[in-house]
Amino acid sequence: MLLRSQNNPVITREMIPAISPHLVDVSSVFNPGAVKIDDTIHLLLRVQNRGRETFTMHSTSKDGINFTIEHKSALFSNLDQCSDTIYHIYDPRITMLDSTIYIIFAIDTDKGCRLGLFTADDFSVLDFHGFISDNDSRNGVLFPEKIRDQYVLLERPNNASLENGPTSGDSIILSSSLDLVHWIQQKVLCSGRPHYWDERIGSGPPPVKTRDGWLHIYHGIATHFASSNIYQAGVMLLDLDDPSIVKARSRYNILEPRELYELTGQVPNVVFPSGMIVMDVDSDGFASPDSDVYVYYGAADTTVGLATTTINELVQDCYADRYYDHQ
Ligand code: BMA
Repeated sequence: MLLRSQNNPVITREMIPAISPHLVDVSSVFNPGAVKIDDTIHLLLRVQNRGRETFTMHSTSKDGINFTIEHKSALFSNLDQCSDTIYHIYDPRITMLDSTIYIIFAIDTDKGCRLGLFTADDFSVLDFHGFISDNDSRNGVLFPEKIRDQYVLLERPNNASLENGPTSGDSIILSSSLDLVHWIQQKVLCSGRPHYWDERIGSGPPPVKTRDGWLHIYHGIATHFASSNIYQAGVMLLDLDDPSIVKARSRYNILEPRELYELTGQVPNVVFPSGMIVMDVDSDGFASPDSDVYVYYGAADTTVGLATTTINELVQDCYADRYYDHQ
């Protein structure tokens, strides 16, 4: 289970610096992408103003709790190569691969939501390299290394709607690519479990390499409650050599909306994990079993929460009750 920080919510709308004219008295900040470079944790924040327009802001921290937010929003370059009208660019997932910072954003266009691949040098300018999904899709995460000489991606096609809610989906798909631009969908990695906590699902932060397999935090949505869809977090373990194989998957959620800032807000009853920082990684690139893990999540689409755990605990959560069903 994840343990909430006593400083939660660690980032709120009041902390967003006023930048005239668009970012004054903003409405919300949530669903951050996260990466640790040397001893600094970087978050890319999804910020909405009172026009419900979306901005991306960069913030940094040494301790993972106290963040300094830059007095500017990130710029997107090369978007003019896209002929569709773009409405929102949001929910960044950050992967460091071969010393390059890759970011996959969801992009709402007049043709639906698509995944866009970006790179960043210092997070002030995010360079667009093209869409990497054809269809309506969200929650794209890139693995931090090539596997069998191929880049690997998880994505969640939006093929199912939530009642009174946005488009969603009930399967995570694994795709591969030789060049990061052209992707081939290989397999349904896993699907929602009707009637239980994760009826609809989508990837959270990018997978993390451990000696037990690729550790992957995801979100699950319980849709069978009359008043609201409940967004929770869970975890699964994928085979190291063939990540299309789910070795284990948590029977229970590891975080669910309980605190007031998760239960009420722009969208009530939401914890939405989007960033994961592993504090200790060994010289072969594996997360150390006893390493602290910091998970950043959007709370009620309104603030940013932090919850902590260790690699060992997450692996155990995958095997809780030895329940396992990867279809
Ligand atoms: C999902 C996405 C997220 C959002 C979540 C809860 O479908 O739109 O950006 O945080 O719903 O509202």
